[in-house]
Amino acid sequence: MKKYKHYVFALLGVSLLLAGCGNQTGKSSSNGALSSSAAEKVYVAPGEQDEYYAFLSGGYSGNLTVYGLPSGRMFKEIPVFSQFPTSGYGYSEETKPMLNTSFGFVPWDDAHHPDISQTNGELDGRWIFINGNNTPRIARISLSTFETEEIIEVPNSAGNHSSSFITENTEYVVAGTRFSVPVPQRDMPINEYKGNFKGALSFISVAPDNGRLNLEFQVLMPGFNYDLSHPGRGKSHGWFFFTTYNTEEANSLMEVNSSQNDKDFIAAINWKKIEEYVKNGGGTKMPANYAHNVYDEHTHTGTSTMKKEVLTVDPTEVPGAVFFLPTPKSPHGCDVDPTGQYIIGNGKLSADLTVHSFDKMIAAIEGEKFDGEAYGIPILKFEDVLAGTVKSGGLGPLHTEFDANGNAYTTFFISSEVVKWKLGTWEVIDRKPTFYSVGHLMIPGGNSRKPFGKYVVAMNKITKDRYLPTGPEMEHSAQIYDISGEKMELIYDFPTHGEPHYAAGCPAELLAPKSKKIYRLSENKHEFATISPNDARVERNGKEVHIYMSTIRSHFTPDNIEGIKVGDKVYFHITNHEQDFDVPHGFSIIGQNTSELLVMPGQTKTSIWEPKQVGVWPFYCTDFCSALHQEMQGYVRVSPA
Ligand code: CUK
Ligand code: CUA
Repeated sequence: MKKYKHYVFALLGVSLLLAGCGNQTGKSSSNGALSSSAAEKVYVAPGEQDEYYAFLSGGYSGNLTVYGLPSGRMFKEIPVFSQFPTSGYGYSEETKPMLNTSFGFVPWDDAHHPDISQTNGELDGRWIFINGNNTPRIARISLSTFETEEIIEVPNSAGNHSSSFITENTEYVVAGTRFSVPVPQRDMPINEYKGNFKGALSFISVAPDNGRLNLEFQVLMPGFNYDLSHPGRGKSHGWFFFTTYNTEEANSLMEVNSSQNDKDFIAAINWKKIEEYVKNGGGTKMPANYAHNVYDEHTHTGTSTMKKEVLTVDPTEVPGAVFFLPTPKSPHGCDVDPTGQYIIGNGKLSADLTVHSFDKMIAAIEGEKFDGEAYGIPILKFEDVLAGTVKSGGLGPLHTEFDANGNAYTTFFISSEVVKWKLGTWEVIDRKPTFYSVGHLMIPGGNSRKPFGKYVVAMNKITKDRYLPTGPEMEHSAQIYDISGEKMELIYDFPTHGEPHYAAGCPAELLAPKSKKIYRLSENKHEFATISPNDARVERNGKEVHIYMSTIRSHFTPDNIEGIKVGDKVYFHITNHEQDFDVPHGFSIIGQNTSELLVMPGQTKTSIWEPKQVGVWPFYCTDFCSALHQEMQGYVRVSPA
């Protein structure tokens, strides 16, 4: 009953009917019921637009979803690693190559961490990157077209949980390996893991003009599990930090095996030094198979290339490049504050947060004050690099984000809360519950030198009673907190799609003005485009039939197609001749076992149909495009073979 009342209250609050009631004063009850001022804060009136974009990873959906802040409205799902019938991504001939890997066609992944490109440590809004955790990949998505433009597979790795964090001028996007594996892969006993498996950390450069990715080198680290990572920024630009666990190198991670060590490490990698070493001819080329898939905006077509080689670096051969910082209790999150001074390693089995100091780390390295080594990599002394400890009072710290005023916000999975604390004094300022069991949190720009600290979004692992029940499975829940004041205020709940692990956000004005509206037909370089309706035609080449088709409200040209036989392979190459914003046409034909196509103005997309039965079969437009949408149809006559 109580829950139902709150539901009604939230609805009324959003419609502002309660604004004058004055019956709530911003106090939260135990389940986070809100004040009417909270309703005003998230209310974006019809026709108005949000202040921020938020890009939430889709986890096992393999995609990236786009939301508005503070409204929590979902604007778009961008297909990245998964086939997506809504647009035909991964089904059309143009987009299938994007999902190619060295394991063949892998039409899904587990997408974890998006990160927006930066210039001088500030968000520049050119691209957003996201990793695939399962078949290790990194994708680059254009923030002008909101389409996936590139996917690179990461060889010698298994489970890329460290990505997709980028250096402050988008020089590199890095990948790690959650599972160490034999490098190169080979048949060997699992219990010979220790000392034999390797952890590859990959540095993938991003071309400044067009964003093209290139795997420059891999650092072959000891066989630990490599978890989250973060670039240095400001004073620590040039370094990259990775949390590790299972430094015991157990091959079975039942708790007894992998949590024996009181401290695991944060691995500090001086990538500038390794870059220099590689430029001077250092490193060893190794055979490796990995796919590199690129989508061209002008040909509207993806191509997949198999790469055969990778440059590997043994960290012990580059003195001064790699160090270990002892960090308690299986650290997970690895976050660097906006100044680049503090490196926060959240030990997920601990209550306290460990904060390392970059300056102290450099001093210890220069003084060569080491506490032994692991596989030839120097271990720094814990006390020598420790900046401070946050006595949080929470349990299970995971991830930390920052505002522009020297405050940090850390999520606690076990105690289900966000804790705000002060950098430098380490004192806790505020704590608010989350509903429930929060993973990551996101402040727009919270991963850069210039955070926009107005809202934080908490992404929760467990939903339970937050929404009307939908059977055993509930969508994950996210919560928006207003963090503009001293105390955080929970202002909204919204359901997400898939499992959002992390998110990236930016001010609306960074992206909205340059968001592409149409593809120009005159610039369409697709090899099967039909630029003039007069070129629409059917061409047979043996058993392959190519149909060059154009669309405009509201007909297909050609719309009556004869001469097709059972056993033919029919390619529908459909060019949308519309040149108005937001007028796609769809295409589908009976018995099609791939998906429909959605063709945007000026674009060409191709679908294959292999007719199995003699007859006269209809096709139609799947996107309601005009008053005559229902008239947008045609027939294919299929004759015996
Ligand atoms: S995460 Cu990927 S297991 Cu803590 Cu970044 Cu959710
Ligand atoms: Cu075109 Cu409906």
